Amino acid sequence: MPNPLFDTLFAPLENRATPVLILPDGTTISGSAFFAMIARAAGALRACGVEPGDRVAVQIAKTPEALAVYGAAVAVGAIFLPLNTAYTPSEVAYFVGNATPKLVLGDPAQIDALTPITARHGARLMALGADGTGDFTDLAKAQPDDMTVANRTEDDLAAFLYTSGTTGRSKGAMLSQLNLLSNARALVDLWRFTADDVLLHALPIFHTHGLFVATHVALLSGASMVFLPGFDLDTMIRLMPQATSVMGVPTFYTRFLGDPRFNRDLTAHMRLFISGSAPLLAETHLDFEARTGHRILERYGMTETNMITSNPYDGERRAGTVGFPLPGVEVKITDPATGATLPRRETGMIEVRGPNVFQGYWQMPEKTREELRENGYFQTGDLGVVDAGGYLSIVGRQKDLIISGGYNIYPKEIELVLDAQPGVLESAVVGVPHPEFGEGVLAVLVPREGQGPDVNAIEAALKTQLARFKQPKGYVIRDSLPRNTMGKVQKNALREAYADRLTKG
Ligand code: MLC
Ligand code: AMP
Repeated sequence: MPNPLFDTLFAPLENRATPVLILPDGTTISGSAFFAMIARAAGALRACGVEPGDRVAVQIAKTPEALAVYGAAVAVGAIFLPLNTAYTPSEVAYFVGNATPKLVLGDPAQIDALTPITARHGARLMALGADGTGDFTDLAKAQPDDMTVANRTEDDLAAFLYTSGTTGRSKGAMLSQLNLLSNARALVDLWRFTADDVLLHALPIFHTHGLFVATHVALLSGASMVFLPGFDLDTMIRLMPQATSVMGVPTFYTRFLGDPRFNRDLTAHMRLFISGSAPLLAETHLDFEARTGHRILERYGMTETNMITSNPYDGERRAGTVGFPLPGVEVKITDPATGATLPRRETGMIEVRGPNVFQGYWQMPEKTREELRENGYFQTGDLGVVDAGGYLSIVGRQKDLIISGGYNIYPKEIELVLDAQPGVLESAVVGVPHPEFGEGVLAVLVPREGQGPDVNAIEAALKTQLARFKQPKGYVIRDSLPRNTMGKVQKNALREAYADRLTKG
C-alpha cells in the first residue's frame, strides 16, 4: 500500500547491503538489518494498539533502536512526537496532556516519574534505554520481521514537533509527509549528497535539524551516518577521517576551532560542513576557513517550515548570510506592522511559503491563524534583509526568543517560574552573549520589598521544573525593570546593560 514517506526513505533499505549506521565502536548496521529492526518495531507499535493517526511520543536516548521507532511510526502511519531528553517530567506532562499519545516511550530511569503522567492521560508507557534495551525492545524482538505498511498520502501528518510559544505554552507544529519529503529532496539535490557520503551525525534526533535535515538527507541519498549519541569533541575528531560531511549548530564549529587537533590535515578529505539552527558568527566562518580551507555552508530553517534558505554549494558561501530560498520555496520580506511586501535591501519580517510549510498548530486554530496567513505565507518572527545579490541575512528577531547552542528558549516560560519564587516581585529573562552557546540565559530579578530572593534556593527549585539548558546561567538583582511609556519591559536595555555578564571570566 502506498505510504510516500516510508516508500521514499525506508523501503529502499530492505535490499541495501551497505551500512546505514556506523556506531562509535565501529560496528555497522546494514540497510537490510536496519529495515528488519524497523519492521519489528512496527510490529511492537501495532501490538501496543497504535493505529494510523495515533500519536507516539518518545523521550529516549539517541540509539539505532530509537531511530527504528521513528521508521516504524512512519510505517504504521502514526504521528511521531520526539521530546528533548533534557525535559523534566513536569515539562513532559504538558506534551502528553496536549498531544494525548497512544504510547509513550521513556528512559527506564524515568519510568517511575512518567507513570502517573501517562496514567492520567490514558497512554501506554514502555521503556527504551540508552543501551537499546527495555520492555519495548523485548516486545519488538518477539515480532516477525516482515512488514505491513499502512496506507498514507502525502497530506497525512507524519510528526508533531513542539515549539515553545511567546506566552510560555508550547505549540505542536503539525508536519505532513509532503512537508518532510519536499524538503529532503531539495536538500539532497542542493547539497549534492550521494551514496558515497558518510555524515558525522552528532545532533539530537528530537529536533528538525538532527531528525529531518540530517537523517532524511542521509536516508534519501543512500549515504551512511556515523551515528553518535551526542557531541563529544574527542569522538568527533577521532571519527572525522571516516566521514565526508558534518551538519551542526554553530557551537559545534566553535568547539572544533577551540581544539588545535582540528586542522587542515584532519579535514582535507572532507566534502562539506553545514551549519544552522542559530546564527554562525561571520568571525567563526572566517576562522574556520583560515584553519581548514573549507567554507562552512550556512542555511536557515525552523521547526514550522523545515529548511527555508541555503547558501549555494558551488557559488559563493557568504559569511553572515543564509543564502537563497530553496527550490520551490518563496521568501518575502514584509513590514511587520502592515504585512506589505518591502523592496530589496529593506529590513522586515521574513515570511515563507511552499510545500515545506507546516499544517498548523495542533488544536490551536487561533495561534495558527495569527502566524500562518490565508495566502499560505508563514510569518517566521525573524527579521531579515535581502542584499543586492539576493542573499538573505537574519538581522534580528521580532519574537522574544533566546537561541542557546541551537536550542530555542522562550523567556516567558522561565519568567513564569521565576515570578512564582519566594522573594521575587517580578523578573525578566534575556539572552546575552555566551562564549560557547552563542546566547546564554540571564535572569534579572526584582525583589519583593524587604525580602531579598535567595538565588541558591531559586536555582534548586528550577532544577525540578525546567530542563537544564533553560536554567539561567547568571542572575542579576535590581530594584526595578526598565519600562517604556506603555509599561513594556525594555529587554534591549537589559541586554545592553548586562552584555558581558556571561563572557567575563
Ligand atoms: C547543554 N547545556 C546547555 C546547552 N546544551 N546550556 C545551554 N544551551 C545549550 N544548548 C548545559 C548542560 O546541561 C550543562 O549544564 C552545560 O550546559 C554544559 O554541557 P555540555 O556537556 O558541554 O553540553 P553538551 O551536552 O555537549 O551539549 C551542547 C550541544 C547541545 C551544543 C552539543 O546543546 C546540542 O546538541 N545542541 C543542538 C541543538 C539542536 O539540535 N538544535 C536544532 C533545533 S531545530 P551543567 O550546568 O550541568 O554543566 C532548528 C531548526 C533549524 O533550530 O534551523 O535547524
Ligand atoms: P526552531 O523553532 O527550534 O526550529 O528554531 C528556528 C529559529 O532558529 C529560526 O526562527 C531562527 O530564528 C533560528 N535559526 C535557524 N537557522 C538559523 C541561522 N542559520 N541563522 C540564524 N538563525 C537561525
